[in-house]
Amino acid sequence: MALVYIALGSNLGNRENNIKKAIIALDKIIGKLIKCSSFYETSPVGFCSNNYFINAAAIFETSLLPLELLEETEYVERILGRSEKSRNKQYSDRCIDIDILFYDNLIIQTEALTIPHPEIHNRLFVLEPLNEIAPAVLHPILQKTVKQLFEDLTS
Ligand code: PH2
Ligand code: MG
Ligand code: MG
Repeated sequence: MALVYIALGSNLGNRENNIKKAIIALDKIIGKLIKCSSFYETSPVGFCSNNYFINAAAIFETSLLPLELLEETEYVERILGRSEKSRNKQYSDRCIDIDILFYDNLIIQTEALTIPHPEIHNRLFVLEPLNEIAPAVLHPILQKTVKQLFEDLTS
């Protein structure tokens, strides 16, 4: 069994509901929900949009391997109505985005999947909810806790 730390975001449709549905589906498909953060309303980062996000983070216990987990998170995105992923690194509005942040303390750098998620330390919309539920978790590359990364970004 592995602990996986997941970021969720939605800025289209019923945003809270989209995140709740995603968490319920993930709990069914990838494994037991251990902890979920509060929901945070955040302004879009890295692209222009009038649609604010709801962001959250959650911890699940899974027996899936990282690539299996990626397939299932993408499956949940699709069943919740996500049609397209970002093109040429251009972000766009989305009803649901599910990103794998950490998978235990594993480091994976492949074409298909990068874990830890490469942008964790730059993103308050990820670190704030993650710090609420997992402040003591250590970033296996940066060797700083989530709390330290959060404080680095907010101080
Ligand atoms: N996700 C992005 C790009 N920008 N901004 C906010 N506030 N929340 C997000 O979840 C988000 C974003 C790429 O996935
Ligand atoms: Mg994302
Ligand atoms: Mg994504």
